[in-house]
Amino acid sequence: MTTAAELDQHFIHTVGGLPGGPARPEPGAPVRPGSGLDGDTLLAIFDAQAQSRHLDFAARWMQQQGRGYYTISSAGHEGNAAVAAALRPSDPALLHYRSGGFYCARAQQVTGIDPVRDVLLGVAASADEPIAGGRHKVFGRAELAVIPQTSTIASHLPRAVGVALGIGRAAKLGVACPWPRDAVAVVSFGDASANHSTAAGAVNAACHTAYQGFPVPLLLVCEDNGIGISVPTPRGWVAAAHSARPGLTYLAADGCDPVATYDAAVQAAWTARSKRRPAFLHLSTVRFLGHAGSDVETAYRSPADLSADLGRDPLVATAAAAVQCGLLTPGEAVARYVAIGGMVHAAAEQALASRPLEGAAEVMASLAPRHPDRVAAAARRGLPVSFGAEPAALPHEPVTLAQAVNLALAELLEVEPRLCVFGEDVGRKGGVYGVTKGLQRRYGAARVFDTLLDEQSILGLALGGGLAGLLPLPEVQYLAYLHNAEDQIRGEAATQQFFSAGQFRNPVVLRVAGFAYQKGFGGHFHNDNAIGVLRDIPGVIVASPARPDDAAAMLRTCVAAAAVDGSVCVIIEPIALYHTRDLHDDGDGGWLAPYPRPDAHVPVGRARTYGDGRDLTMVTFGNGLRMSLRVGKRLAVRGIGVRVVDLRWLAPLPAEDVLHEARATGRVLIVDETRRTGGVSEGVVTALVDAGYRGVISRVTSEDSFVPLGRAAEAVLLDEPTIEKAAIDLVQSSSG
Ligand SMILES: Cc1ncc(C[n+]2csc(CCOP(=O)(O)OP(=O)(O)O)c2C)c(N)n1
Ligand SMILES: [Mg+2]
Repeated sequence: MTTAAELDQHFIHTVGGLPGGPARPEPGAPVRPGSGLDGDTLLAIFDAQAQSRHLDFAARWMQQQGRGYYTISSAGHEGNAAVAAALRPSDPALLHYRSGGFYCARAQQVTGIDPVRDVLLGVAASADEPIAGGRHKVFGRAELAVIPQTSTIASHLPRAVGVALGIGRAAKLGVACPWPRDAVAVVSFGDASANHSTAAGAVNAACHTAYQGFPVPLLLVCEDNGIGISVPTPRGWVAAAHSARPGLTYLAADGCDPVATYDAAVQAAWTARSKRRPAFLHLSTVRFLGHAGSDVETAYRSPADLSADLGRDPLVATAAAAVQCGLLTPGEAVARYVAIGGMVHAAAEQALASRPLEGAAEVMASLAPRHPDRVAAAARRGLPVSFGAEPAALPHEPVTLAQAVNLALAELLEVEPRLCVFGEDVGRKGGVYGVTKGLQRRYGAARVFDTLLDEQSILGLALGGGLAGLLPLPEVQYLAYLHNAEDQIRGEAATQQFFSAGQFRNPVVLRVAGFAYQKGFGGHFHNDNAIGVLRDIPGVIVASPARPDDAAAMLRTCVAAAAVDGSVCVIIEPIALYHTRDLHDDGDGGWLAPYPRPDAHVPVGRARTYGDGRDLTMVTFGNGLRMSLRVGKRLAVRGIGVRVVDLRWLAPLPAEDVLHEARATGRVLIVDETRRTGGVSEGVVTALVDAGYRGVISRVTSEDSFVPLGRAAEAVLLDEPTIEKAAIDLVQSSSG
């Protein structure tokens, strides 16, 4: 195992022992014949590499001092500094955790940024750290267009594709974008990560898009050190898997050689920038200091392997290149390296004394900012429905839930130029259930479009598009298929503001057709009712409209929250209610509602109550609302006065409204169409207890089961007789 001290000494001895080079070259001359790299740039690359290397040493030293929380190093990967040198500081970058050289090199391109301080404050988990404020150790900086990542390998690639596509789309739509219209999105990742389905899906999405001739200004940089923690990547695999992909330009270089890396990066960047086509830059690197500080790599790597790596040290290679062309003497190269080490160490000592992040309020400050008044003002900007996509649906006529969503989408596309609606089948077909019908014809394929069949890529497109200035409104066809890609919401979207102290945000309003009761159709995957997985994500707004008027107004609220606060919103639309017209009797039109007036507004976290019965409060949502209202009518005949509370928002729950209505009767029946375990009612019971409600509570739910095909579905789903019986039992058992 090569230790930090050995690596340090190896550089000093090897470079110190190099033969002297020729006289100093002409300024601007290439450092090697045929290369585009000049001396100034080579020295800048060297400085960035040396900073990065010494940062890795300092991180270990800080850990020993008890104030260092991160030891995954960039050592051996510092060739990536030459990639930054080949790009512009306005090219948005989503970086691998070993791209420290890139980060330091990019910082040189913008005045006033000290990458050493940034990284060390990150290692110290300091509140003064400029991107995550101590919440995470990550490369990120708004001024450097470096977008912070999570630790989930490859999960940033779908977003990177979204950023690349978003740049062009924003320009086309005339929407303000933080990056110039000829910017390139650059994303780096490891060789093992390239196998992750998230990476494979993102690369595929980039190829699929480019194959159709659409612009994809994306530079994929695989930093291939041949291993993922302890598992070797098969020799030649990365090249074999990526060198013959349709639409993708593949370039390989020795990532330990700064000159080769720079020249290949220039060419790859040119492809992405000028051709607007995706390029895959495959850099072979080495890995020093193990996977992380705690990793004993001698357990799985041979001494021969380790010493072969040492022979490829990219810092030595850059110093040697500088010496060979006469830019530095060996002594100057060593002195430069040592001086940078001294500066980094001094900065590390300062970082030890930096202020740590403290208290839940400070930690959570950037989680999900909320400005309800501004959201309300923005939501009230609605337009009359005559702007709707379906002229047949006139404002004064009551509409179905599906029609209301359709009209609201049209209205929002009309008033909000940043809005884009996309997903599988949303464009030409107008959605599986016709909810997006007519929108593409009316608003064009640049704003309403079909995507490829990959939920992960759909969400990545949304997250990257949001960063690029768009207001993405993606659709996932069924709730079961959101689970298929859920980390893009959980790990990526929801954490963006948190880990960037609010400097980057990905506003998104995701519509998902969900819940059961499709009259025997589809089986589990078209009737999925599992939303626990969304409700527990900090900061995410989960909406579940049941009534047409609410659906439109809540969509406005979500779009406003996304625009104002960068909120991540998920709207679960009950499929079974999309085209429902009646409530109690055939032909009564009781489930239709007039499209809401432009100024109608539903605040996040506010419930809606039907009736004012004093015997029982039924708390419900979605299909449960319709069932409860029907049961409530029958209970009234028996002399039981019911009020029915539609939660409307499943996260955050409307706890105050529910408490108020619960106290009005002292008896609560929660009617929950989701599962008994992990379903919504668990949260409602807890919210009531937490709020101090001491009355009676009971709940009815669906079974802890998947939903079978055909009539058997009814056996596991909550139904009206069960609700009615529970209501009567509850009232009778708690009366008198
Ligand atoms: C989705 C996911 N699975 C597992 C891990 C744990 N993990 C962290 S790094 C890593 C190996 C990554 O190897 P590679 O992509 O080659 O990058 P390298 O560290 O070699 O630069 C693994 C398995 C993770 N962070 N994310
Ligand atoms: Mg690797």
